[in-house]
Amino acid sequence: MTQHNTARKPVLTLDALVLGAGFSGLVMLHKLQNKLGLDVRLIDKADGVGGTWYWNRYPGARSDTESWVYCYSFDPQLYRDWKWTERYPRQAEILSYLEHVSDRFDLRKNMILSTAVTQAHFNEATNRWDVETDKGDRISAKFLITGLGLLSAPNKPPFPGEERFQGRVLQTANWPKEPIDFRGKRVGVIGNGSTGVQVVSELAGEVGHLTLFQRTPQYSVPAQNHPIDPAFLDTIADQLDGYFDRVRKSATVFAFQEATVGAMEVSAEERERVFEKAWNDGGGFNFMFGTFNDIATNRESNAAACDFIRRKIAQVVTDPAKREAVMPTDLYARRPLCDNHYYEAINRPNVSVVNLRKSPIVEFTEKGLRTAEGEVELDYLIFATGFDAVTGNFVRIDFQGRNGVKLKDHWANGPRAFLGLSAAGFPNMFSLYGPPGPFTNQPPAIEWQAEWVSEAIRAVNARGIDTIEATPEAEQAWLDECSRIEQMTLFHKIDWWVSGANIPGKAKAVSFYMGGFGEYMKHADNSARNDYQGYRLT
Ligand code: N01
Repeated sequence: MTQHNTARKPVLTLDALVLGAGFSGLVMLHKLQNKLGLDVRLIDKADGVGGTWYWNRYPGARSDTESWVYCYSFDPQLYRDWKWTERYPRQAEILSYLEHVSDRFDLRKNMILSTAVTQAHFNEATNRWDVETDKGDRISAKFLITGLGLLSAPNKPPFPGEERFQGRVLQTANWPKEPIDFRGKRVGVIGNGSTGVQVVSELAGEVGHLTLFQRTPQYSVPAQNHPIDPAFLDTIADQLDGYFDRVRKSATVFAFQEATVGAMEVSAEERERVFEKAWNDGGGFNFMFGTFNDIATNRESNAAACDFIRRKIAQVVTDPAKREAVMPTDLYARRPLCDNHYYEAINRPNVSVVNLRKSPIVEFTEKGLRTAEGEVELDYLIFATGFDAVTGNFVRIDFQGRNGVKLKDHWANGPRAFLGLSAAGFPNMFSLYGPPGPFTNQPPAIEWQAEWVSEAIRAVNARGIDTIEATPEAEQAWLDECSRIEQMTLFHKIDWWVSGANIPGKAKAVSFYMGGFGEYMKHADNSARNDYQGYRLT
């Protein structure tokens, strides 16, 4: 580390700066610190590590990806030592894991926590990033690697009159650390995405009364969560590289076998059998991608999946009014949800559902929330209203590339970056799981990208190169490819966070590469093998 004083304040001069202490930032820091031996720091605004899993401490928070692939694979002994306890790990267990990783690889010594980066400007005179924080830090780094998270800038719709509400307002994505006793309380939940469904399922049995304020009903299938046998994890540890290699070469980077047959290629009886098995096996991604290979691309196949799930919902939710309220009618083309007895929770007599399409929220009152139908009295109101996803954290920081161009302007019509990693005009900057990038289970994809980036940095440094920078042509070609593939799916036909449509006024965008991670790796490897084709090295 070099500290030198300027007239204003000391500048910390580094080889690399990593932003974010979630899955991305930690593995990136590990590779740069422990593998390349660089002088590197990681900054996060939280006072601890964990990223998403630091902030989202709400009741019921857990991953809906199997624990044995919701983790790193870069260190066989780490994989062998850490024993997940459940198929779908709870937030607290994932947070403990990331804390363990931080300690185990001695990462904390290079972390600057409780500190938010306010601006990062590329200095064309020095070919370095000049970074400033809300604590007055000034940092000069050759490389800037972001791990800002897809879903980390919370969205809180501004309903009028919040200041007069006498109860407590909570937001799932910024949940307090101290426990809250909801027993006997009147609790409102706005939102029924992955988050809202988890909150409702967890709290329904505890609260006095729960009111779900729901705008769009969702399709959800059972998680079928269960404890896991440590011996099962050992069998994966015994063949770790091969196992994760197979997982990464799949399209979605999950542990289940992806389907190879279309839903309309089989008889109605066989379709029913496959759906029923997936329902009993559990898992939303399994239901969407493990049953048939065209649920997300073929309207007829999608309609068959919708019909099956609707029939299941109708069997569980017995109250006709509630059944009608939670029954989805649109395409099954949002992120596939899975739950721990969500529809059973809806069925409970102490749970009611307000259909916001019929009865929109008007305002807060002193005692609760007024909709077009009347007032609902509440002690707590929980916002589970999602995120300014994908680009939210990028536009909140003042990133400035060559010629004074701001990233938020470069991305005004949606994110653009070669491989989702590198925006043209922003040299020596890489965004792990940045847009438009892979659309997968994240940790195994992230660590593969972190290895790719660390190898690029090693190569650049070894060759005495100053800058590595995506070309505008490569950036455009990549965006075109992402758009072409997305058009083949049903995902772009509905409004949700993936397209930016959940945020009023946000440009509808192509946020992901939906060609599968196996293909993604080929694109990235091909670039690296061909002297970083798509990049300009100077
Ligand atoms: O957010 P969402 P989320 N008035 O955007 C509603 C990951 N995740 O936090 O559908 C009224 O999906 C909105 O209504 P509508 C996962 O990738 C994973 O739940 O837009 N309602 C919707 O119901 C997931 O996809 C896990 O009509 C309003 C809800 O709020 C992603 O995070 C757990 C509203 C937002 O749903 C986001 O999920 C949690 C308004 N003005 C999250 N604005 C697991 O791994 C929004 N809503 C299990």
